[in-house]
Amino acid sequence: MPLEKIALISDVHGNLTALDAVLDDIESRGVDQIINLGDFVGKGPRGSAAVDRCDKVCDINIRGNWDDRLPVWSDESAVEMTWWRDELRQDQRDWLKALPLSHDLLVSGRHIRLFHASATSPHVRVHAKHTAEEFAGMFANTAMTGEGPVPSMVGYGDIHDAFVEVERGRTLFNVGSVGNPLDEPVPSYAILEGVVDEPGQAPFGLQFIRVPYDVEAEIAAAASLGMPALAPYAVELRTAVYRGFQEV
Ligand SMILES: [Mn+2]
Repeated sequence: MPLEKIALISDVHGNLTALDAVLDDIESRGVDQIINLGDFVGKGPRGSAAVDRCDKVCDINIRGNWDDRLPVWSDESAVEMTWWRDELRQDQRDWLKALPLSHDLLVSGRHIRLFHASATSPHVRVHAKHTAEEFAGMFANTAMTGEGPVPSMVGYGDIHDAFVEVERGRTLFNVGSVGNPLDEPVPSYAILEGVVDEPGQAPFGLQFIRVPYDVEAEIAAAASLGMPALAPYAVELRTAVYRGFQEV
């Protein structure tokens, strides 16, 4: 039985420079499919281009919290939100709103579930440091996930911090962020390796990868496009300090 590689990317957030670097790395590793865990848009300047690229190269795309809210954003007083919204074509807003919220797969006997933030909603956040109840909730079947086989592995995005935690036979992992990493300023993604659709035990791997890219080129692109909120974006990309924690 051949082992296949599945790349898991997330939280591109309109950072096309980082997305291109990660996709180049994925291509160099002979990956069989790419699954995107959401947050294509917002925070960075080229959400529209990121949506088109992911629609073309990713086999599965999942809706994140930004993808859910930004297409229907109506508060015109929030200038950066309206800038990111208006950068998207109407067909892209419709595409984002129609994306699924959860995706299940079977690899080397493991039932794996993928979603953006939690089993409840793309808007309910579970941090890397969480309670036992939050951990258990990630593996539960909900109205959002549907009644598939209860997973023993769950992968998600949203927090922009990569980690893996194994607890009594259950594995929770976060793939980190391609376009806006907040644990270190280097884009992160993951690769699952195993026998796809195999119900029996077989070798399995979970790998985390960091791909450096040209941060200053991305900041220059945002500046030349006149993106609002450029200063906190630049600090996030250079230092991985979240804008809410930056001193102003
Ligand atoms: Mn995000």
